[in-house]
Amino acid sequence: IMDSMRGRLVAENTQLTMSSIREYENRFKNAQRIIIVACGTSWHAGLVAEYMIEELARIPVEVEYASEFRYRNPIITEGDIVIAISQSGETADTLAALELAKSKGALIFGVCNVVGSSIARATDAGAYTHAGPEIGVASTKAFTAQVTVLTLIAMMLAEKRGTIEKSALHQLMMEMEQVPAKVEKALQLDKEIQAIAEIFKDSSNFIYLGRGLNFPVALEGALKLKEISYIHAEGYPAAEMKHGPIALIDENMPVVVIATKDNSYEKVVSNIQEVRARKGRVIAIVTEGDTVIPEMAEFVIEVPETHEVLVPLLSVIPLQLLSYHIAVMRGCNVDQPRNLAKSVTV
Ligand code: F1P
Repeated sequence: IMDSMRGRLVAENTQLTMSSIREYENRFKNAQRIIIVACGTSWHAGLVAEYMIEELARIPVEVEYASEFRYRNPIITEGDIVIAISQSGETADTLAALELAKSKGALIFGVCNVVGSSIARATDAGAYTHAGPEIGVASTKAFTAQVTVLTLIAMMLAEKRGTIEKSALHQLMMEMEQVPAKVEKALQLDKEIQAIAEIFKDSSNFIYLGRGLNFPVALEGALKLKEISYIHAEGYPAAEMKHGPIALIDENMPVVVIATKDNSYEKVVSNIQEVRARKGRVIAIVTEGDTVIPEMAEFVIEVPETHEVLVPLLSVIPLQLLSYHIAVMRGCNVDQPRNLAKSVTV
């Protein structure tokens, strides 16, 4: 699993994603709506994509659990583009969801890791993530690669639709090239995170909070902990805390807050204060050099600074490492967690 955490940006992805989209350029450019279908970690990558595509390209996006979408009677039109995301390319629910959408005339675009997989073959077009095989069952580097490809898609759509300035696009592209080095740096947090894992390994519950693009990252952090260490964990948008989960917070509750510098930073700072006021134990993921949050959080993990849109690629890494170390300390088999299958084909 350590190896599978070394998610990288694959340079050739840029080329492949672009040429695949170019084939359907007009459909993408004029899309009235994009529907994303996926399960598990792939669904979280889809949620990141929703925020990015709406922000950069101003196309309405819906993100659906494939396992729900396939069994209801969703409204799908010929003008829709459906993006199916799957690491294995074999998830039965995602395959059924895309086939349903295809039967209604939507254009189906796949974001898969496994070349020639069932989902990849059922799509009209697509981009492979080329993350290499996931050694463990739980997706880690696949998430990084999916988010990378989806970021490229969002950027390409924004460029085609003229919703982004050329200079802003260029800046984003340049910053993307710095991400692999920053990912390597984030992976060096390993020892620090191991020490935090030691403190919390016997906790029965965790809460993960994040806003904006870090909200799906909070969900993914909670899912990783559930999957490999069997600890109950809930991910929430930080602003939702006051609508229920706040009742759970006491001196025994670890609360992981993703609090990197972005336009919701101030609000996240006040969410941390709310948790501290109830004696919750805050583990904060912050941007390198932050001086405010270290004053209020019990534990602070610094990730390198990057463009706001690219933050999930870095902020997810400490959460994956935390789950990994807690699972190992609890004697769990991190590569083959109980009850989980690499691809859920039924
Ligand atoms: C979806 C998924 C994974 C999860 C587990 C079960 O798989 O939910 O995210 O880690 O392996 O399946 P996929 O469609 O991305 O292959």
